[in-house]
Amino acid sequence: MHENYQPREIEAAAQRFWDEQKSFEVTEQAGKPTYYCLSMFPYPSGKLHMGHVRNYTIGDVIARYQRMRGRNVLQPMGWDAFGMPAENAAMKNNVAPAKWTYENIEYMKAQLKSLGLAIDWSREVTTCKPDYYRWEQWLFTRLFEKGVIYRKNGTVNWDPVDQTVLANEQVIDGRGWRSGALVEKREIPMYYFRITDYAEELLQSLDELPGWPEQVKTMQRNWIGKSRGMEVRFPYDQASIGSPGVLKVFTTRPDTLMGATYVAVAAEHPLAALAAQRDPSLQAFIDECKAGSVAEADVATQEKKGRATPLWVEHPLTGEKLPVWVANYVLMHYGDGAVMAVPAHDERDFEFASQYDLPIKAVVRTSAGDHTPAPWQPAYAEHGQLINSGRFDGLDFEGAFDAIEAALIEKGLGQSRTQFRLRDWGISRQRYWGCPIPIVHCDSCGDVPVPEQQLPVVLPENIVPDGAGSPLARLPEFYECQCPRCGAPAKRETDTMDTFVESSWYFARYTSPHYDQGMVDPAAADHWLPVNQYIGGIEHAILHLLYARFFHKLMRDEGLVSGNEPFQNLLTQGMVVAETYYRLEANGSKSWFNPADVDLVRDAKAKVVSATLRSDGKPVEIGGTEKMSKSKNNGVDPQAMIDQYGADTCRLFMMFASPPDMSLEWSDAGVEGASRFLRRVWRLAQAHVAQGLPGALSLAGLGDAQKAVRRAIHLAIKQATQDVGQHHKFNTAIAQVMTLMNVLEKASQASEQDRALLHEGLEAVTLLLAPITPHISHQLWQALGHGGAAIDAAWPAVDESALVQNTLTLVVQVNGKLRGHIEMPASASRDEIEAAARVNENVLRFTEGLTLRKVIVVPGKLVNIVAN
Ligand code: ANZ
Ligand code: ZN
Repeated sequence: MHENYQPREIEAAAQRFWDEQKSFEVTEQAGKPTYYCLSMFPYPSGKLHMGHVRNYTIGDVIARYQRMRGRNVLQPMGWDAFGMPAENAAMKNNVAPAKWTYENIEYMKAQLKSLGLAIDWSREVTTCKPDYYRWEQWLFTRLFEKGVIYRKNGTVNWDPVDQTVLANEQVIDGRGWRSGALVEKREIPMYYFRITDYAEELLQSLDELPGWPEQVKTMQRNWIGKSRGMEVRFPYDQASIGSPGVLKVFTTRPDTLMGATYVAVAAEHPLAALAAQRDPSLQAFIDECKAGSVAEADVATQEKKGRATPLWVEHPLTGEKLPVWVANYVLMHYGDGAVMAVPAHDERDFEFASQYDLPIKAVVRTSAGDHTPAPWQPAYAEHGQLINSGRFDGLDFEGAFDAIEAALIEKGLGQSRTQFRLRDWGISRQRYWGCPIPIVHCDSCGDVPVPEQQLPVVLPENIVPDGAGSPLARLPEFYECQCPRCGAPAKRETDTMDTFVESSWYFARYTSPHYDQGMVDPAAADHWLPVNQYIGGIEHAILHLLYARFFHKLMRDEGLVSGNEPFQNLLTQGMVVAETYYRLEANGSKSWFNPADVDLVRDAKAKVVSATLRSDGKPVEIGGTEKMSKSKNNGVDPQAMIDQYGADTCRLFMMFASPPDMSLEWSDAGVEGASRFLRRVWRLAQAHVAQGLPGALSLAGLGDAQKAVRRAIHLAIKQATQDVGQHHKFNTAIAQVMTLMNVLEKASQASEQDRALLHEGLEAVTLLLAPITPHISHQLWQALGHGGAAIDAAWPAVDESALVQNTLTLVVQVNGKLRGHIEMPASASRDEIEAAARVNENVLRFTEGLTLRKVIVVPGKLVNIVAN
């Protein structure tokens, strides 16, 4: 064993050993309990960032711990390899996205390996390779034939600069997230997954997931957005509209029906078009509305605007005439594209009515009273007893819901209805670097799915896109084909799939990554799934997790996987944050400086008072801690840290600095501290081993001091086991090991028994640290005389008998205030404890001149002396 801790050599040796032994390659083993530990796979953007390192370290610690607990652990890794950044990089550097992507993968894979992750690399999955996406295409064709995928025109956010459809979350303040161009609405044909058919199940089976954070489940529930309400039909006022008919609306507040003072329709609604036929200014308003973003967040925050129409409808219960307005806050693709407006109890309607002087009629008694004066108060939306509602007066929400439903049913003008916010999932992208949609358009046969024998539809890999629309649409070699059904010349679909599709089933493919008879080998999938622990960022709380859950159900319904849910437990890691530094430029903008280029000025108490830029020595402003990002230039390159300190230090720092679900603040001092601790462990072990390995420990003859050391060892094991196993609290588990190290360093090493005890302690330290710092543990385990490798060692077991205390420390209080401690034999009686407390010097001091009234003894804990 080398005298000094040399991470570079140690880590290379351990990694070589694991590689040669294929330590992490797993197969299905009957009878051995499995554990599938999965971290969200990375997009191969170029190099690892600190968020990746944290994510994969957390996953690795869990995987290694479970392995030590005797589980057959599957921990795979792969690449979410399609996506826009590759195209953007391609345009910038004039290289094909494929080349850029594969090079990044190679580099990042080496980085991941240098972290010493216990990954079964034989299962590596790369989503841009045909052997992966062919099965995605296969499933697509199956679902298309079943009607689970369909084609229709969709209104989409169109980015006129990037020439592409944007998802709602890619629209920021009405502009494309990448181009910054004002987004337009467009109607284009797209393919949709009928995820709405699964809305109820996606909602219900969240209840089967006790191992998920409540917060994530709530986000999913809100996204699915089930609401129970009423469909209400307003008969047309024929004189104004010119034809018979009804205007359908959906409301969650049928109790407010008697307070409806107007109705509003979306710009795309047929009634709006009808009214606009004779009114060019209304048509202009409609066009303006249509141009905006379809993102709901934008709709909710934008200024409310509307136009009156000459059209009227009749109130379904009173027959009163209500005006029809066109309003920009009504969404065409939600409910029925129209609302009954109740300005007294709905904030948007209130705002709108106030602006356009429409009547406001309170019909619910809320805690704000019987009126709704401006400005709007949230209390107006409360449920309460009905007022001004004729025969419904006095009813509460539930009573009114039922009575109004009965009244509507009697007239044939409405009934209760449940609806979802969730929309079908449009997956067509006018992009090159994605999985081709396996459909052929034939003039006579229509949309024909590519037959299984002709799959995969291979994406040509040598193209450099130029940013003007989809390159595939300009590539006859790609799109010219024959109809698989009639053989006539036909055109291949040139859109590719949303990259969320690839990441929706990779977890299943890992169970049989080389299977070429189907999407997954059902036996292997059955063996490994569900994933026992999934780890990733909270930014994937909604879409990725919802789509993956959906795909699991689709695959279940194809007989490919069993069970209802793919991820049993979910851990959402916190962000990695770091200090930011900037200077204000003359034009008011900020230039940001990387923490690595900044020197800190501290006061006598080591508190940071200011900062200077190293290159010019002049001051920079301290901007506060923020998530590491390019925009704030506060990212710390993990590679530099690994190169300087080694992977174990990096892993230890990350796990010690905060619990995995909390944000982690980057700190050079913290990294230094982690490195120092590992050197201490090494030094103690090295000094111990250098004197030769001691003989066996004999428990019978231990003295009190030795028993205390042994107790510290087993207490550390016990608490670390709880911290790691039950709560993923690696930080406190590490703290236990640190406490143990303090004891071991101070313990006597005079006798052979002392040394045997230290040996037991070092073994515990080595194994408790093994999931976190596997390389140093690998080395120490050998040095401590073990033939087998640490990777095959079991998690240490607690010897409960070592925890039995011969003496206990009791707290002594006088009048409830802590005044001292007394050591008592564990077997001491109440009387003995009381007697000892009475003569304690602090007790004597604090009770001087007072009369003792009462002594309260809580055995094993405290003595309280009441005196006055
Ligand atoms: C009358 C009313 C009175 C409403 C009141 C609310 C409060 P959730 O829960 O999200 O389903 N709404 C219906 N369709 C709409 C559309 N296409 N665009 C914009 N808003 C629409 O919300 C349903 C409520 O959202 C409905 O209930 C309707 O307003 C509105 F005191 O109807 B309510
Ligand atoms: Zn045909």
